Amino acid sequence: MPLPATETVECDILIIGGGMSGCGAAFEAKYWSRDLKVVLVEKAVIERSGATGEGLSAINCYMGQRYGWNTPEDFVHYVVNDMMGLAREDLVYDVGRHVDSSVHLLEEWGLPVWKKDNGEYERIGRWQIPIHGESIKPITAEPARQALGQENIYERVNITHLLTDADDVGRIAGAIGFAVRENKFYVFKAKAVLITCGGAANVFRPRSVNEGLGRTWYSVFATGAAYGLMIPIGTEMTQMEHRFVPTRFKDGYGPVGMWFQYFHARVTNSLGEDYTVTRDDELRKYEPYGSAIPTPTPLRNHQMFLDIKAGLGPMYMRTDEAMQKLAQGDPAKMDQVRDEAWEDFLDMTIAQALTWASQNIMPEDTPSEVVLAEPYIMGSHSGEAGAWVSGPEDLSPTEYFWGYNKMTTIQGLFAAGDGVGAAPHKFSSGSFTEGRLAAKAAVNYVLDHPQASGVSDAQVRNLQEAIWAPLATFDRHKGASSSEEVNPNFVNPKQALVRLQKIMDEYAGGTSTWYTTNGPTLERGIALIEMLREDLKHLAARNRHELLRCWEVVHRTWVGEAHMRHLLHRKETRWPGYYYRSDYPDLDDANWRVFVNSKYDAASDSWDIFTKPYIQVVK
Ligand code: SFD
Ligand code: AMP
Repeated sequence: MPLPATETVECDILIIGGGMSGCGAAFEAKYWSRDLKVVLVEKAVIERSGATGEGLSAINCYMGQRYGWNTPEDFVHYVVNDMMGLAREDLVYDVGRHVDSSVHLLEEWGLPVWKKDNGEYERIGRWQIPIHGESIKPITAEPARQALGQENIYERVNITHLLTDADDVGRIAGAIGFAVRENKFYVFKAKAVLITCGGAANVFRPRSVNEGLGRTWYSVFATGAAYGLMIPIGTEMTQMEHRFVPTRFKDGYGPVGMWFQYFHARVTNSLGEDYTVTRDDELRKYEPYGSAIPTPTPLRNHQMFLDIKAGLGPMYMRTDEAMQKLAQGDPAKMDQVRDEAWEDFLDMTIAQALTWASQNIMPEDTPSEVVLAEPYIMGSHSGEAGAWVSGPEDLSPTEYFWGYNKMTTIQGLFAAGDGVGAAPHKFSSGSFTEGRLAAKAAVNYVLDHPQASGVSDAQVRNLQEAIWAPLATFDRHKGASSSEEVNPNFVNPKQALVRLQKIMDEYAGGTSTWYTTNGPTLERGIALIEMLREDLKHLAARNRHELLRCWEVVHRTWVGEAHMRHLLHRKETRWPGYYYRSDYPDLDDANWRVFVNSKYDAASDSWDIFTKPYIQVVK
């Protein structure tokens, strides 16, 4: 099958992914670099792409420094506790000290923030503020589009691989991908590249299968590209064993934060018990983190998990009890509370509102089931997987600093948002902020390194053949059986995805194994995923849409493999409620309060897994 035409784009800075961090990066890069050419490439369309494309009902990272609510130091203490002792304090502080001004910018651009009568922002919890956030993404995208100019934004172009310098594999040179709506390759040559392409949903088998397939909590746009692009070129990754298991409303995946913190609802089991009360003693096993306020997210999960495992479900979010308490019998007040309850989901997770409607649930009368969802690999919410990046020069100890803020271990390759590891709890606002910080540093890098990297034509040609191979494979073998989807010569992207999800679910501690695994199980899972990686060479695509799905599953498979290798390395159970190592069931601060890092070496097809120290930066 002939390869399609190639458009080559030369620029100074390339931003891959136009989500929250990518839009922040675009806006900021242009502010500092009026003469540099900054290009953004996005596989969808930035007004509705990424995790915030479906809207949000809250900004979950806001210090409120102007009101005296919190300091960046408070934020660091909170985040380190929530991660059971492990986060990069320099990176977390950097987000904390800049995030408020980013939120104010979003408000200036049109984001409606809920206000009290005195004009102050309303609060949900200590760090969270409510918004009328259905349109947060278009509001964030518009200034990015204006800053770069339409001619510098390439949409519906899926990036599949990064390009490294022809003479130095440790230096970035650009990226390659294909247009999803026309027969065309794109080669972007850049001096600096920013990875802002989000986290990874659908690596684990979701609870919603068959009739519910496609419904997940985190965005379906989050296909693990950030990790799947960086790992193969040898970028050092950190905390890839970490995952986020969200407590969510059953089937619709509605988030719970607003319900716990704003409506003050409880979750009760079938005996009417509240696990935060009955399972309080369990927290003592995990000191000093067990006594932290609030209880760290994994431990809150763990308490609920013990109830579920003991057969005490269903677990109900007592929306009824909470709403009636807030309304206190006043119908007008109940109208307001009811509006707020529905808006929470209509702003952010419409599927949950549909679930309520289809199940005749009136939240003021009827409690709703909650469950622990499947794991998600991500770096921006309550998960901390991602690249090991340099911190800011004024804060970071030498172990955490190598020249440019948010630069990975590949020269000129920067990351932000879900792409950065060990810096969680950024959410939408912090990811946007981190994108801005990374872009500013990338501008500095390009000014210091004005010479262009070299791109090898042979490298590009080989990649193009690999990228197009699934279409060629289908073309060669179609007709070998009476079904296009069943063929001894190839695997289609959906088959590959369910195979990956089955491996992850059963060997890496997914929902069907109660989030539990051990060394031998992981070793077997790694052997199976290595075979899957081999078989991905036989992927087949009937059209460019399936070609996109093929490369998404390739990226997800890198994520799954890294996750299992890291899980195997960490010989403890640091985050009960996220996962359990049955062979190392305890938290072991003395030996394992360290980051687990890895580097893949393409030449030898091998992984180096090692640890890096946790260093306290903020007293
Ligand atoms: O309630 C390629 N998030 C919440 N954040 C909040 O602040 N408040 C909330 O209320 C939040 N909640 C929530 C959240 C997300 C979702 C899905 C729900 C509820 C239902 C989290 C934030 O949304 C998240 O932290 C940030 O968006 C992360 O930003 P970033 O930039 O790391 O990722 P992105 O926004 O998903 O953007 C990624 C972009 O990359 C594109 N892309 N482009 C080209 N080539 C490729 N190969 C690509 N692969 C991906 C994507 O299309 C996308 O545009 S709550 O649950 O807590
Ligand atoms: P969620 O809706 O679960 O994504 O959570 C939104 C925000 O609220 C995140 O910052 C969570 O860490 C926080 N959160 C959720 N539940 C609780 C809780 N029970 N206590 C404290 N913080 C919470």
